Amino acid sequence: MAEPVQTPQASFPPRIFSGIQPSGGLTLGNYLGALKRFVEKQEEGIETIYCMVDMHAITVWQDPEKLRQQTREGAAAFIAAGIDPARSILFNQSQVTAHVELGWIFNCIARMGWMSRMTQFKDKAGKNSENVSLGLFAYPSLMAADILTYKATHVPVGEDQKQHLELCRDIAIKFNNDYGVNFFPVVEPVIEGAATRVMSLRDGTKKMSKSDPSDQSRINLTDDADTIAKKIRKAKTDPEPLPDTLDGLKDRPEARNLVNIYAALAGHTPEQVICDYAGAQFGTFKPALADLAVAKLEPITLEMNRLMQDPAEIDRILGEGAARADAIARPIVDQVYDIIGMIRSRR
Ligand code: AQP
Repeated sequence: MAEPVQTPQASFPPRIFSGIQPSGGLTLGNYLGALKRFVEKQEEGIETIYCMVDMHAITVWQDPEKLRQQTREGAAAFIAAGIDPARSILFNQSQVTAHVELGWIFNCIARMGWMSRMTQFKDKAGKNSENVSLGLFAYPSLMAADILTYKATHVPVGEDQKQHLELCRDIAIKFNNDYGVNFFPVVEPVIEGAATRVMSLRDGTKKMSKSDPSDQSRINLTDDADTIAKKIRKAKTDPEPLPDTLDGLKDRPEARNLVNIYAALAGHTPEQVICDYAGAQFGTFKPALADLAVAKLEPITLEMNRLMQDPAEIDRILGEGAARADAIARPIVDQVYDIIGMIRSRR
């Protein structure tokens, strides 16, 4: 094995990559934890590459027709939320084969012990770990490939992805050390904002998730104004009014969740929200939150619906994005093949 080398970060130009699985309709959690941040990063003028990670989605069985629909709907959500396909690269993962090629190589770099510690796998597999797909176990190594096939340096994600990004760092460091190169950057997670972990509306200790069996647990980006208002009105809370400090929400996960959602949607801090609503009952706070959520989400939903009228145009955008993504990824993966000793003689 080669001598360990340091990976000086300054040698990698800033580049953002992130993705969302089309494993269902996107939720308010995906919007606040990821999509809204993706748009902000685009506006900062850094190179941004965003992806519907359809190869990740199939780690759990997906109906093929629904998968296609969900991939288009996800792409429509990106654009409706403010991603400009001319300024950001927007595509679906399976159209750029570099991801799975590097994913396999990273399966040979990542250690079983590292993968076995991934809490998302344990949560998703639950007591059924003998029966879930091998792909679900290998998911974080493909995620590392998604990021590193672009040598991305920064990855905006929700809090739930932090451990996977730590694994991505470990894979990059081990690859560099094993081959004595300074090839991959050690990525920085970008986990920012008031709602990095949006919780279920039915259980404040559980993440809001698109695959939760209860539709009442989440707000979907396709929900209409009435549905959003109804779900917020019915969200689980406690009988106490809102306190006058954030500390007062310490043991009140459902209340804390609604305050965080309000803050993230309004662009305020949770402290500001508590200041404005100190002493308010949920009978007052929930309608205010519902109005705010509708005001912020309705324009996105309407635009998504409009874009979904023309699926061929969405496919065209994804295809064009994939060609641009491939132009970055292919030379990087080709260099990886050279580094690891593969013969590349095909013309
Ligand atoms: N509840 C959440 N709060 C904040 N951020 C969230 N994200 C997901 N849920 C929340 C962020 O959205 C991005 C895309 O996530 P994903 O869809 O690829 O996978 P996930 O994290 O497993 O999301 P779901 O909704 O729970 O999907 P399923 O149910 O299919 O597993 C990530 O940046 C994630 O952090």
